[in-house]
Amino acid sequence: MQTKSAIPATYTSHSPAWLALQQHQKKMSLQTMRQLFSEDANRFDRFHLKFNDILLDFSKNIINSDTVVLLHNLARERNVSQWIARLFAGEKINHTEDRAVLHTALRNQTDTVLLLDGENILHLIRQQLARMEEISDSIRQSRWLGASGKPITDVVNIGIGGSDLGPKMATEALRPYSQTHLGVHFVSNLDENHINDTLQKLNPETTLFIVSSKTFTTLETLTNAQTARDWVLENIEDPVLLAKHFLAVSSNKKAAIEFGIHPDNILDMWDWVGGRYSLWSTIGLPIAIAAGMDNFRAMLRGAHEVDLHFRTAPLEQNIPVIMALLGIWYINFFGATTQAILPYDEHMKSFPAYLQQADMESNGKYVDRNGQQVDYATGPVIFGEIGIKGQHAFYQLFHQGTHIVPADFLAPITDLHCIACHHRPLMANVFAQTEALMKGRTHDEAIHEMQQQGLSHEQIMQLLPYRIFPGNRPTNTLLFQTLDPKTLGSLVAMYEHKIFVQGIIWNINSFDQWGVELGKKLAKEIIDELQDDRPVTSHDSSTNNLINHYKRNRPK
Ligand code: G6Q
Repeated sequence: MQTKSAIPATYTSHSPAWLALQQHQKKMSLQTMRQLFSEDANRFDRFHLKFNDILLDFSKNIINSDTVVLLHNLARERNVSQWIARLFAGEKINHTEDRAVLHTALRNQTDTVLLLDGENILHLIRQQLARMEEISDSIRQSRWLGASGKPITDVVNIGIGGSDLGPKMATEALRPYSQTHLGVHFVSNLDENHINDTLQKLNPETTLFIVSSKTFTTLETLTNAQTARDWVLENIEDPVLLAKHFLAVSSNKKAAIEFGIHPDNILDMWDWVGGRYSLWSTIGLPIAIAAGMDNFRAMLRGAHEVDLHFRTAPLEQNIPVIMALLGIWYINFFGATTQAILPYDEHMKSFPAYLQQADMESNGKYVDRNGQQVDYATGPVIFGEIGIKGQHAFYQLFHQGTHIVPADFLAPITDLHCIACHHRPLMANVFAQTEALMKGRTHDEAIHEMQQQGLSHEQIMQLLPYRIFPGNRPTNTLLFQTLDPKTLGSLVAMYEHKIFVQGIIWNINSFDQWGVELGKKLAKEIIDELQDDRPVTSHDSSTNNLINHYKRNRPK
């Protein structure tokens, strides 16, 4: 690999818009949000956007009107609008794999024709949606029978990464919309405990497996699928009846058939859909089974409406664009390296993990589209948790730590059961946290508070440094009416497009994943070395010794 100094710097960090932001940051870093709010009574009006029933409040950021103008100048300089058009037109913008990036086509609700290599892919998509409907309806209506003639009670999705995280996140999120008699489970880990723990609770006569793998070569998935197949075979006389218990979703039909999946039970997906963008495709089958096809289609509609907004809204009014630019502001001009995702809805418990993959696999890249090493930071470390739980765990660092952690708070206005005694205090926490992160607690306020608590002067002086909060910690708040399928689709699409815009500004390809491929390859090589007890010497001393320690100590 070339050394950093041998590689010419890419122009982005030396471009006029970038340099203007650098200058502007020097000024803004001397300001506090507290001041900005007190100087401008209309700050919220200036810095919020609405889309359907989703409200994005971005006023609690270290920005003023000039910041927004300069950030949009950067977006224009990087040709964001032109790239949006290229994305939707199906250009092969995933240049390292020579592929189009068309997850937006999967939710396209229009009657237009979208040609890719001479084929109308909207037609192919609709065909597969119809098959999803047929399959999910027959399972939900107890018409799909297992080998012994009993209706299916449980569905197990076997997949990993993009073939697991999206369907799992959305199935959980739409739990209130799901039919209760069906259990929908997800197995991804290669650790046998995952599949064993899952199967322990299930009856092979009434369990249906979906082997979900775009490539149908993924070790984790194939190993789990093999275990599931053996488990079912123990209970049926005729292997032909396996077809009653196995479906596959894959673009590699041949491998799925070789594995033993009946050709009629294989749903298609395509190489122009990235794994982490695939929940809108047949990979979403568990969502349709759990929540019903109407709800799945509503989710697609919600995403499609965001697609239209993203394509047509001016950059200044464009929610994914502004979310992306705010991220750029902190990562590239304030040195932030992380981004927290904090939903205040139990059903969104896998939303942070879902976005972690979507964002980090897309924008965790150090080489730009010209094949050159970037000289600026790219994608942040994404992490998160249900917000209220995070408050009792890691928010301390947000308030008083030495790192700047930009955070997104997400909360529904209406909970499904409208239990005021739970939802109101929950929402109070959302508002209190973002306010506290913005304002902090000053020296005088800390003294006043301790005086109110009746502390002596001596105690106050002793505790004072610990009771001051610097504030000025940036947050976005996304409020939405309720977490229904359409809103879920819209929220996910907003984040997808945010990731896309950031990738464009950083001039990286957000749609390949060579790091994932590396992991798949390396493990395969070592598996062979684990077949016998001979010591290995082919690696570095750490890896050799770890492997040899394992070999010496594993059960014979
Ligand atoms: C996603 C990645 C990766 C992928 C998994 C599973 O964008 O490519 O997470 O989804 O490695 O791959 P298969 O679906 O091919 O089994």
